[in-house]
Amino acid sequence: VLGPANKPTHPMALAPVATPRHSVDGFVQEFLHELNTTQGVTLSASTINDQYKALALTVRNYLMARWLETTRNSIKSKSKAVAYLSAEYLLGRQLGNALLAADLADIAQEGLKQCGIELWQLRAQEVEPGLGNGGLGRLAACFIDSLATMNVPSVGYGIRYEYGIFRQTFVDGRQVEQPDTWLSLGSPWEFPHPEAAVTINFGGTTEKYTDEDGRERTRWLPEWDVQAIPYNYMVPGYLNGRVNTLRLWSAEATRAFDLQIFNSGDYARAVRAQTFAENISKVLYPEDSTPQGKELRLQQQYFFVAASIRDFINQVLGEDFDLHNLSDRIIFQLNDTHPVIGVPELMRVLIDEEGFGWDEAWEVTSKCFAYTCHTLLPEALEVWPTELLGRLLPRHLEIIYAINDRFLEQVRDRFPGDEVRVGRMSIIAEYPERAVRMAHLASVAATKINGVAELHSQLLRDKVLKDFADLWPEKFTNVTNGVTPRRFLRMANYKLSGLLTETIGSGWVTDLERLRELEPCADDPEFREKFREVKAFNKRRLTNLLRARDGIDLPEGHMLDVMVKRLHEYKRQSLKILHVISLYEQVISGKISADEITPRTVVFGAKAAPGYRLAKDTIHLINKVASVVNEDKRLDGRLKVAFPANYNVTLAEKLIPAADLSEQISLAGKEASGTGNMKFALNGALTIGTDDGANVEIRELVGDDHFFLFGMTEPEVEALQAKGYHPGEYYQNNPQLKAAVDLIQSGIFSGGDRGTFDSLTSSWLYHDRFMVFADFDSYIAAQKKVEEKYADQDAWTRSAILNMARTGYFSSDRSMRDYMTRIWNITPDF
Ligand code: Z2T
Repeated sequence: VLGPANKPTHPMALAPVATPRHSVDGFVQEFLHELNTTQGVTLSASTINDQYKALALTVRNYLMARWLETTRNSIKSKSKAVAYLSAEYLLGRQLGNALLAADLADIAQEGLKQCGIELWQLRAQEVEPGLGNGGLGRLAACFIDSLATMNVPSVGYGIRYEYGIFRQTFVDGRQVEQPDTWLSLGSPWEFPHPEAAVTINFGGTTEKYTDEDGRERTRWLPEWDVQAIPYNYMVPGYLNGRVNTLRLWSAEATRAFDLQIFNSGDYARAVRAQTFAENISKVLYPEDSTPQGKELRLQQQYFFVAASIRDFINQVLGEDFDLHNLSDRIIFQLNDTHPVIGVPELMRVLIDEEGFGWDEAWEVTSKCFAYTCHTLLPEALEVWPTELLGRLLPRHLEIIYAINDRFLEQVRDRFPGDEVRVGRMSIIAEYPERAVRMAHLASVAATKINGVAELHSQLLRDKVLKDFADLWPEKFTNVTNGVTPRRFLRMANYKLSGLLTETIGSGWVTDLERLRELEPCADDPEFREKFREVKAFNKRRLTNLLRARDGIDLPEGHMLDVMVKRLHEYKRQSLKILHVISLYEQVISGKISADEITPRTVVFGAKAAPGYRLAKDTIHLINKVASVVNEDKRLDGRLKVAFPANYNVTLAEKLIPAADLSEQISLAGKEASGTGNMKFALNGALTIGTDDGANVEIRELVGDDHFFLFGMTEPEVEALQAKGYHPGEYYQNNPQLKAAVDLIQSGIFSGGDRGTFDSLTSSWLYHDRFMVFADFDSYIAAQKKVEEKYADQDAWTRSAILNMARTGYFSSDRSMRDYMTRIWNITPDF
């Protein structure tokens, strides 16, 4: 989709770029060549990092011809493209995926072996680009993988954070954040293009003037600017010869800034100015679904969106394109509200720079954006104080007011006299301070608005965006999330992949619904045995990894009960740890004997936003419970808690294939979708879960007998909230719950100090929005069912196989197909 502004030609340039030979010898030659010429070392003197980089460059070279060809074709074809706008891409490691996409894994392994090198060792050298927080960022990464694999002309735009999501460490069981220096050894996957820099303006004022034709116009007189430098990344499709582009922007001081440095003579101040500019892409905000209204974050948002829109218009459409037809060539998909500032930006470009009238500009703009909402929590909806937005982007604030005026006129037309509704729907909130509601701006501008699971989309229509659904029912739709089968099944679980391919052929990798063909295998004892062997292999692999990575010893023969996701009250890691505490309490108080416990290791993985106190306290509690429970001989080694630090995509790829039980236990009506839930089911774990997010659809597909449902439904939660939730009553009336909470308050997990976890216990007891106590009983009962089923390994394996066989729907390929037909109105390009 991206190409040069000028178009030089040469007859020879039409020939495909030379592709390295697909043979072990050819590979070895290429690899040694890269080692010598790019790393500047001989094989015998090379470090692992040299070898890793040379390998990455070798793989890159194999993909290069395809990349150039894809880019050239999509500019030529003039078909409609998707620009996915996302502040986050949680990519995970690149090497394994690139090897897979280029069909080079076996050749590389063999070639490296001839050089005395183990492929896995080089793979382990890669530091993953953690340019996202959690689900939303990982979803963007899955989507661009699917778009490439499905031959969809598309480009991902985002920010090249110098520091991605922090590296989590534990000190005395508490989370301590370290900077993520993913670029410190250099990344072989990026292609900087400083010559394609775009200037991005900020601050200043606006003024009215009359142009040559006597028309009243407005211009923005910005106060400062930065350069946006694009870095390109390959997004290889799976075995299809297509390589799409992910373009991430990095901030640098502009030449104007540099000139000021030179002229001012104040060297120190000048260097500070450079730092100021570069701050914009310095660090990812580590907030998952609770945005902090920080000025720098709005700068980041405008920075990458303005650069992306400018880039698309300049690089792809070129000088002579008539922007009235923009929506024939592009749809900007807004990944939540983070890129919504792109709406007034496109209006500004069309009106102020291109001379469009308002109505003409709106006609175009309102066809170019679609909005995906990822939350239901009111505190997660972005709101920018007009004071801040107006100071940073004065012209954009004017445009937002003008959009709002026209929009509210429409509301008044449709609902005469209903000023309360007008106030509710306004893009501008008046309380507690005047502020721009970004979700309202997105909803007004978007051609389509989608939620990320059926239940979520329904709740958007009925609650969060109800007024907008009343006004524009046809705008609303659902696209249930999905995950890429390449990374999360084919790569992460190659043993299972082998078994699947041996049984039904390899078509499932790009057509995941074919897993259905495995349904009969659930009743085949031989297949079940092989399936169990795969799980056992994945557990051993995880055991080895956790021993080396964290010094954690996983016991053999345990049920692996896994809860990995961001730490959030609504996700209720608290409920899981209360279950552990309760099992422990029952043993040490003699209510049950240790041999009544199903041998189980509970694995947690979770980062907390650095400023989120209760989330951090929960991490502290889990770690303290782990250190007490893991040491207590009375449990006879039958209950363990493992909490490896710094859960990330790389760890997920080892953890998920090893899991028996997937914990998806959010309060109903709070988790928009979840995507970890899909990865677990596809890898043959059974889910214990509430009727929330995509759990609903998972359960529908796998069937009630193969899913452990518990907890209130969303309407029951609503009803309880309405009547008044009194957690103290559950505590008083449920001795098992009381005993668990009392055990925390006894100080047993905190060296005798009774108050250490008061913040948590009093939150649960007095003002828990997420109703942990209300679902405790039902959760414990469901865990009993889990234990019963696990005792019958044949029944368990049968269910695990059916989980895998019936969840092919959750491929991100299917999600992309849904976006294409329901939202983008485009067809793949072959
Ligand atoms: C995020 O990861 C999610 C929602 C957000 O709302 C923000 C972030 Cl950073 C503003 C998650 C949802 O919590 C999760 O349910 C969903 O599966 C995921 O986005 C992808 O849609």
